[in-house]
Amino acid sequence: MRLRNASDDIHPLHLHRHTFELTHIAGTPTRGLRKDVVMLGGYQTLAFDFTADQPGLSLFHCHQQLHMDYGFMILLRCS
Ligand SMILES: [Cu+2]
Repeated sequence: MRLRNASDDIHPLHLHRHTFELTHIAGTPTRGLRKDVVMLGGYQTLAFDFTADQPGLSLFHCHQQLHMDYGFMILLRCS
């Protein structure tokens, strides 16, 4: 998954039911960093890999309540 923050807001991103490996953050490659929450800074990009090995729906969202209220959340269907 790749994300680009087009604002100056900070987004604490959380993926439920999985862990992911951060592969790039702010243009810097990373490896071996496994997480389920990552901070996406203002105007930053990041990328992570994860194995969708938990069947069913998994929530991916920003932890800031106002951002969730405005719809920054998605359900991923893994089969
Ligand atoms: Cu946010």
